[in-house]
Amino acid sequence: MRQGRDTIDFAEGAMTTMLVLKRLAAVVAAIMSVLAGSEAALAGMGQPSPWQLGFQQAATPVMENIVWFHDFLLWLIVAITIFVLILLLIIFVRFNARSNPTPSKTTHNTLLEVAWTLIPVIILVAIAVPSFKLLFLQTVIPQADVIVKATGKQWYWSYSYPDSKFEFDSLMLQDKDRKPDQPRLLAVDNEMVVPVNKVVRVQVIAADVIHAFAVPSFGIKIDAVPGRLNETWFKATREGVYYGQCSELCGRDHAFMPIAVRVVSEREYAAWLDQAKKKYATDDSQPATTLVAAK
Ligand SMILES: [Cu+2]
Repeated sequence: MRQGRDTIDFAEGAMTTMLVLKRLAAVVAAIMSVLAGSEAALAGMGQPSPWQLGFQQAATPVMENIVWFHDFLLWLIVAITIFVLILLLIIFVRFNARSNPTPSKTTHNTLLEVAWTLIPVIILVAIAVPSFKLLFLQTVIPQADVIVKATGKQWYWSYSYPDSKFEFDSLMLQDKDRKPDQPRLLAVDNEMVVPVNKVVRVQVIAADVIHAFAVPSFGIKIDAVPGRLNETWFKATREGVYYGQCSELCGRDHAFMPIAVRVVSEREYAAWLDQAKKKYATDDSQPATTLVAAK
């Protein structure tokens, strides 16, 4: 009689597990279809968009790489999580005290032990290889076509083009000055302008406290530290305006010192450069930004 009861319990347990698994699969499928259908539509181009999931659209090879690496890791994690979940469910159903009253005393299994050592090693190597490739892509700056120096200040950015000897301030637009197509809290009066498909080397520094220069679509984020010149780079492959924000808590108006980069064709860039040289002409005898010598 006891035996019969156990069999029924086991069968019920197994059925519950199947039901849970089926429901779980349905939820996963629903989430996946939402993600697949909406990501392209919702991801902002150069700026965040309402109900956005995932990253802003990539506009540089580095960001494309970051997105790929993120997706790769996500699928890997999903696979590992599902695998562990299945193992747990099997244990709950088959090896609880009721279904398995006399547990076996097995302690070692060579094949299993080799497998659970080697497989994680292989997984880690599979993560490390693209991870290091991405790290090198980000940190080894290729030969630059344009150099722009971005200086973080309380609470705005200054951009200087050392090759053309001019510098200008870039302040967030107030609501009353904003055109309808300009995003609130992101648009600025003077955008940083760069040519499309050219390597731009960004030298980042701060004049007062630590800020951080970050543009999500370009996949760049680097600290702006007083007295220390940090460098990063990007090569925007699409024209447009790309927005970013100071990403280091830097004081009262930290949230109101956005970064706006306008990527234009080479011809438009040359025209802008000509006009900017006149508009922002600086005195050559004065350094654009005072550099505090690093001790
Ligand atoms: Cu800041």
